[in-house]
Amino acid sequence: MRRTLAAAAVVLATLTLTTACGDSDSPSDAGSSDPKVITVTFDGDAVTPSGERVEVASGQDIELDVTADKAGEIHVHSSPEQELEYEAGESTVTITGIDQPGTVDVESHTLDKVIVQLEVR
Ligand SMILES: [Cu+2]
Repeated sequence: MRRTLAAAAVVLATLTLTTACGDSDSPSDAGSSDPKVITVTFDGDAVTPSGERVEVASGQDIELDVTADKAGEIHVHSSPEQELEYEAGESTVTITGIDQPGTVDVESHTLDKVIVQLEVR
């Protein structure tokens, strides 16, 4: 049992490192008119990324490239709020109209988890 827990901890640490690396891919694209692309993976009761902060420019579209084991809904805590559905398998969900500076949570209420926090500038 103890060995299993240790193995799980290693896997989690590796995932965290991988995610951190992926996040630094494109530090300079905030402010451009291209959409911000975020890859989102739902698997069981886990989602990646999980609560990471992502900088976006005010008014910039955010494109979520979703891979999911089952259909669900993404909740964007913008003003007004947005509810975006995705299907099982691969799909693209686009968040638009985020034009007020601040922090916007993007959540899965199905999993009760924050996927990303958009830092709007
Ligand atoms: Cu919500």
